[in-house]
Amino acid sequence: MKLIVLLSVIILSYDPAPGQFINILPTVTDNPAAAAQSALDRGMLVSLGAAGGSLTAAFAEPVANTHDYEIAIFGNAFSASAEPGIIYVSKDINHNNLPDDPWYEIAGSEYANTTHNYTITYYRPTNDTSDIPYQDSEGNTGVIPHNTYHPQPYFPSWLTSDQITLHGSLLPSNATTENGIVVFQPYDYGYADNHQNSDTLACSIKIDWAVDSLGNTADLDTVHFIRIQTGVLYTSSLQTGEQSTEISAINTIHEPNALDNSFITTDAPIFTTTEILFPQPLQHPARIYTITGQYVATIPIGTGQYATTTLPRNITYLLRTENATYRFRH
Ligand SMILES: [Ca+2]
Ligand SMILES: [Ca+2]
Ligand SMILES: [Ca+2]
Repeated sequence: MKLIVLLSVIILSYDPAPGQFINILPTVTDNPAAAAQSALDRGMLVSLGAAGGSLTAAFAEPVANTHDYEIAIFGNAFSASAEPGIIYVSKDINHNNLPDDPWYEIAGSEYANTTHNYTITYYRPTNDTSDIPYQDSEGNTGVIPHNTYHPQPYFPSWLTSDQITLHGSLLPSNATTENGIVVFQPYDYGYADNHQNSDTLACSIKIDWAVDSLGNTADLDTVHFIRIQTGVLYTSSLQTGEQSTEISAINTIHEPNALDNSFITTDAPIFTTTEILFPQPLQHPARIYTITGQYVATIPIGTGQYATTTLPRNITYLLRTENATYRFRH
């Protein structure tokens, strides 16, 4: 058995393409990354919009290559409604905590049929309820139709530019017609929002699947960052709307700690404005760090309530217990 550790990523940027869930999943008032973070923290969906839209996140702690499944990505795929997102990973080789290092694509089952060096540009519509024109590097042009089911603007409201150009890869279409109905069957493996969340393994990837721009194995021992990008281009003026990858959680997979078989993921501490409440007195010391890894404090064995009033405010912290890492803001 393996454990899924909760709250294991920090969203660094949220760069969706236009789409029918943009500006509502999540609502963005000022900081798009913070809005996406807040949505995931509350168990809500983040939509990446149409082809090319992405989010980029840092793992709370580096993820070692175990040559097994290491990362589970959950979305909202259900039967015949796969909206596969391409996954990329990166290692912080220059040790600056920023995702400015080479990215490696996770070569899923459709890698051989994927268009690489793909670019798509979306244009701000003439008004908020107009269709959104696009043009891509394969010579395709079209629109993301605005539908009546989702009346809000589909172009990201926080952007001031009149167009968005997105780079990455594009999967072949997974849309087929069965009995006169358009269905989106899942690809075999290696994509986000592709299989139902109940099938954890089908939602998980191996770092060993990462390849460089030539398709050669990246041979990464560790990864620090992950990016997920809507991998399909499909539009419809019907209620289905366009295909867009959704994310509900990005988790790392850990072997259970042989010393503590009792750990379960729902056994999480509660963070109030003034203290951390542990479900039972700590069996091992816990430590608090900043999100860039600076040590802040140790919480001793036996603690049930820990006052956070002395910690500097308006900072995001990581709490590391024996078995899990939690993020909290104080
Ligand atoms: Ca870096
Ligand atoms: Ca979608
Ligand atoms: Ca979806």
